[in-house]
Amino acid sequence: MSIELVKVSKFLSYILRHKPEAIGITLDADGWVNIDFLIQQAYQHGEDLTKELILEVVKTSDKKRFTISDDGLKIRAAQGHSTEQVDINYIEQTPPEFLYHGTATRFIESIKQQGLIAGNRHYVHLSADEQTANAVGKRHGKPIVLKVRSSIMYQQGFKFYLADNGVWLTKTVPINFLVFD
Ligand code: HQG
Repeated sequence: MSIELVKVSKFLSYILRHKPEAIGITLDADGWVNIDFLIQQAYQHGEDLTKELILEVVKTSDKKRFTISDDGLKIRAAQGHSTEQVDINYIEQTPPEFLYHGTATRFIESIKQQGLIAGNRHYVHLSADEQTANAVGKRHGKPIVLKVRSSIMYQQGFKFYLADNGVWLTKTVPINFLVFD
């Protein structure tokens, strides 16, 4: 991805996950906003986007961060939200036996006390495979991958959701469902 596309991707992540009000837009409860309106508002706030550029970012995003609506008119972030405007009605899914959470070693002591918590975001993010989890952990420092006993959690009534881009979501992971190797 070119530097320009990365910059647009970061801008879209910021607006569509965290701070839509920064350019005077409101997302609907499912996180959608009209693309033309987004472009217009971004322009008012000094960001020169085109629909072609946005679609290129969506297409080339390694993590498929953004989803375009079936009619091609709207865009949303697939997951990762912190804005209170959004409460996506994710469909509940049955998780595999294990899921993985990539984090940094410096968080481990705290995680051992509290389990996994969502922090500013709405959900704890889990990956289907260890390699992806390792890449997520690297963003924060020296990575470490925790195994989550997701099937047992599910059997005990915890809900799991699968975002448009394959990221698994759950509200919290209590310590007893974490495997610390
Ligand atoms: C940690 C990326 C201390 C948690 C990825 C993580 C993901 C605790 C950090 C998405 C804790 C939060 C989200 C506790 C959890 N004590 N630390 N009790 N419980 N943590 O960025 O999961 O590239 O909000 O382990 O692909 O790292 O941005 O969450 O290290 O899907 O598109 O607190 O972001 O996508 O960090 O990543 P984050 P995350 P993008």
